[in-house]
Amino acid sequence: MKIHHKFRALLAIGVLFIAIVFLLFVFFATQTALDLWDRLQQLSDWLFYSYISLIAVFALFTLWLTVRLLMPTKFHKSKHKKLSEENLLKELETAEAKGVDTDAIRQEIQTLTERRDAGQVYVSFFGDVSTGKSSIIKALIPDASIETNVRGGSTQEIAEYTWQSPSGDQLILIDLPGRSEAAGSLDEIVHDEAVRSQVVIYVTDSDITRNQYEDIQSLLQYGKPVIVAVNKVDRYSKEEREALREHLQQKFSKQNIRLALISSGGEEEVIKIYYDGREEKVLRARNPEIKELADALQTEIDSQFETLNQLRDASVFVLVKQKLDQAKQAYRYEQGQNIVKNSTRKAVFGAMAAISPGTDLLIQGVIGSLMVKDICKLYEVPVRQLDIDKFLDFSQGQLKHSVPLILAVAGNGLKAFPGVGTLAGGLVHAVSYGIIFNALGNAVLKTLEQRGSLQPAPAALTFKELLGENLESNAKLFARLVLEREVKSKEK
Ligand SMILES: Nc1nc2c(ncn2[C@@H]2O[C@H](COP(=O)(O)OP(=O)(O)OP(=O)(O)O)[C@@H](O)[C@H]2O)c(=O)[nH]1
Ligand SMILES: [Mg+2]
Repeated sequence: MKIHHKFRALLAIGVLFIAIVFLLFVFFATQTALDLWDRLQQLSDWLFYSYISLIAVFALFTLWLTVRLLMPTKFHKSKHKKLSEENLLKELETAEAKGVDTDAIRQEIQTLTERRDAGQVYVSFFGDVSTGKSSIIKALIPDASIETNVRGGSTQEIAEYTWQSPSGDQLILIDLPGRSEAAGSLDEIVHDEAVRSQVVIYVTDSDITRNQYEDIQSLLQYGKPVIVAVNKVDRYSKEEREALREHLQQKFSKQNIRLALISSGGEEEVIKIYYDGREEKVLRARNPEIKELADALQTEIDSQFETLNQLRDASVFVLVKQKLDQAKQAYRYEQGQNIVKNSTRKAVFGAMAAISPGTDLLIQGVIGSLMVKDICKLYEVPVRQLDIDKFLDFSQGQLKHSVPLILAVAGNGLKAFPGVGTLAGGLVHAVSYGIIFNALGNAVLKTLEQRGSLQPAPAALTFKELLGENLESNAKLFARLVLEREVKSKEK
């Protein structure tokens, strides 16, 4: 209670103090301003106006700078950097010369060339399962035979249909499998197909969900035209349709999206009444209302016919670049694993050849150093000997407390093989070095992959983490290697 009272008193003093300081500041500021004004009045006209203009320019500049800093960055039509075809092809050739597997990328470029030569506009239908993508295509091209299915998941493969639009444009309509149906790898295939086309029609059969909104955003990032087709609006009243339209227009007000509310038909159940009063439930095709979509598509094509191909090409280049980066990464990882494997074998066999293994496990500097250098060279990361030494040193420090455990696990790994008999210390050490070098190499790989440079301390921590992972299975792996080598050397 007392403290509470004291605190209030202190607070009151604080408030008084701040009030006095503030009043003093106001007095001084007013005085200075008035003084300054008096003096300015005495200046000649041109000096007076020059001074005022200078202050005004400075104030406006500060205001402009503040607003610019606070304003959100402008919406960019395409998030991806423009890639030149020439540079991309050069990068591809360099990767191929190294041995990177680029078959999928070459295929992508081949498809692009074919589509360019054919000169047709590719329109892909993207969206969740059973939203009516196939039904829309069927409504546009009544002669095309498309399976539509009430249970959803009816389109399992990508199908293409040629459609001549009312104004004579040759379009290829691509029917894609539904989004959530297309699990895992197919999802990627569907996404890529949407990227390859010039116009994407995003089909939904209700208000846009969060996932769908994100899907649309990721498609927009490629900078290509997206039409959102809200299908099955026959289920809504006229008022509901208009409310939905307004709501979606607002949702996408900042984006360049065309909206079409349609009904692609599908089938409806009706009750047929016969003359004799008999009733029967029958399925009847619903009359499609898709003019709004056909018009939106036509407007999109007419308004930017020239740029459609450029936009498509640019987004395919982004796709190619992404695939190339992935292929390079996979290649590097594989090569990195080979380096680790070879260095580990060297360390294991080196330990087997040593006559007295001692009781400690010392990271063999020469092999370790060479391994790190080779991995860094593969990742094109410059590295100093000093950093390599530090990394090996720190790793040795991390290893200290784990030595008894590693030796024990290595011993158990060897004993798992029948007929091993009494274990020579050298063999246990050799298996231990297998475990250690494997973790060491993988720590360097992981660090370069994640950080892009070899930082000794974090890399050594990663080493410690990896050392504890899969200890037993690694022990068995290297025990097998050691025993096979042992058998071979006895046979000689
Ligand atoms: N009420 C109503 N139902 C429709 C409409 N259009 C399609 N359907 C029904 O929706 C269901 C799915 O239609 P599909 O065309 O197979 O849908 P999809 O998007 O191609 O489906 P997946 O290929 O499996 O992703 C079918 O039962 C259609 O009859 C429509 O305008 N209104
Ligand atoms: Mg379908």
